[in-house]
Amino acid sequence: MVIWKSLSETDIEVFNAINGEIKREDEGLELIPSENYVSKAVMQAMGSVLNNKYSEGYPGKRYYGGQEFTDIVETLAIERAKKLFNAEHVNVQPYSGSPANLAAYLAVMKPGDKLMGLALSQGGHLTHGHKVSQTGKLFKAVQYELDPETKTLDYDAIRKLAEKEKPQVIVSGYTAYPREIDFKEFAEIAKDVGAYSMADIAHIAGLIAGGAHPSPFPHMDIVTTTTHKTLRGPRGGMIMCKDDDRLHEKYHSDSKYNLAQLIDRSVFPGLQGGPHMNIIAGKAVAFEEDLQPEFKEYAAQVVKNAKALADALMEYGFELVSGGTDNHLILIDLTNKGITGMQAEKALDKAGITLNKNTVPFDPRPPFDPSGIRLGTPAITTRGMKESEMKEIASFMNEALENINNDSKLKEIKQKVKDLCSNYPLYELYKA
Ligand code: DSN
Repeated sequence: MVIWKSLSETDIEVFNAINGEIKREDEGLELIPSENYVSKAVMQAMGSVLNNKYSEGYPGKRYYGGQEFTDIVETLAIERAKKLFNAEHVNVQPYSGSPANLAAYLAVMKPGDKLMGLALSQGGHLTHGHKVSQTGKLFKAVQYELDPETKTLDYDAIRKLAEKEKPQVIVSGYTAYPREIDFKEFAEIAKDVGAYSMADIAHIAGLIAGGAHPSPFPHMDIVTTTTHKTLRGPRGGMIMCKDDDRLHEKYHSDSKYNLAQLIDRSVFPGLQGGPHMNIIAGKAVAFEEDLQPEFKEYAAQVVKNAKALADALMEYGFELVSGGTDNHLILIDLTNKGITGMQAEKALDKAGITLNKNTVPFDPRPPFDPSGIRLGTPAITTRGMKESEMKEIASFMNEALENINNDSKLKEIKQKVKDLCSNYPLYELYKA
């Protein structure tokens, strides 16, 4: 068929860029805590002909014909997600985490209503009400902060703020918080002030699915997530919620829909058109992988590795925000090392170690060149690395950060990183 030629024959520029990325991922240490490597099976589902199909609506109730296979795929994704998280209702159509959050908010709030979330600079997310995000413009955002001493969640202060502000939605779940979250406590605070409780578990979804972090269910009313971080699926989003008419009566006495229906209607037709069925197929495949016993081992190892890496880094004098980690990520305040987050990110890039500069709570520096760096273990754990490799990685990082202006030293470290990674090859099949 005329369109069925290989990428290498039709577009050498894109082909070469993809090959460059394969080599970069294979030879370097990926420590960005929101990144991971998906399986070949997930990749195949994402790259399948389901990309070609429009499927507005939901299984069994579509607006276009030809849905016999898309209905199978979407139903599998929904049922597997329900099992994985013990969720009552699941919508697998959100394109990613930000649209999932917006859809969840618009299901239960009107513009001008009050949204309470952790400030971005403290470890929240743009969509938790930051002023430059639409979520901070459409809604009146109230931002809570961490305890200035411990840099951990202060549930008493959060309760006081919620009682004073009486928001419609209280969001927990973060992008740079290394400690466990007490979802039960958050749900009680929300209930007491008449708010919906919502958890954005994008970062820790895989840990929750694998039993390495307490679940937001049955406490939370609404749970949003991405599917590509610790969950190890395709780039995408998902919303889970209670399927409970009592919520509808309490908050929406003027509406004929319950919470699950409000969420579905908010995603489609409220915010999105046709769902990306190839991505939904990838979600179904990933959720089945996540239901296997090996995924529990993976989730436990992610946390063990993060703790081992944290301990080794502290031995080199790195200051970890909150003094350690309970999950997959580590936030380092580099102030005592006399370097900035941007300098560290750039030097480590030269050494083949990828992570991101990040603000630390109460950071006196600007977000583009903050005081900290954020790193994590989901991707390197997928490669098969364990505690002893974490010690090596900490020593590479320490050496690189002591030599940020010494390019030949950074090149030497890059070779050591490459040698370590060659013991844990990622893409042999692609090279063959
Ligand atoms: N970009 C994601 C992260 O790195 O945490 C959040 O959306």
